[in-house]
Amino acid sequence: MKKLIVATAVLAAVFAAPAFASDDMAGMNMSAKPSAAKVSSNNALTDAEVKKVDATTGMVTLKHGALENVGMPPMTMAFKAKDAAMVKKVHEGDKVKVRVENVDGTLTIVRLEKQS
Ligand SMILES: [Cu+2]
Repeated sequence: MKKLIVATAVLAAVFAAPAFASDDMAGMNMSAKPSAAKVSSNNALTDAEVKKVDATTGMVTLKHGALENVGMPPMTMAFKAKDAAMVKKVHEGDKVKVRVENVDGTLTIVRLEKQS
């Protein structure tokens, strides 16, 4: 929520700038990086631990941290994995970082990376 507010404030500042300041604004844009802030808030990864993997159903049970984009507090639950390859690369007990999104009404793991 905080990141979203910051990104919105940056965009508002960019659009509110008077036209005569365009040269200065170009320099400011490069240091403020409003687009980078937006990307990170839209693709944030959440720490999780793999509790169970079911290759036949494509479900992965995760003990996950807060998933702000889908409004979920930390808990343990099963998610649909985006594809079979994702299911195969993790095992029970792995520490991972995940991105869960609501895909057509199903909470789906769209990104899954092992923590090194
Ligand atoms: Cu959950």
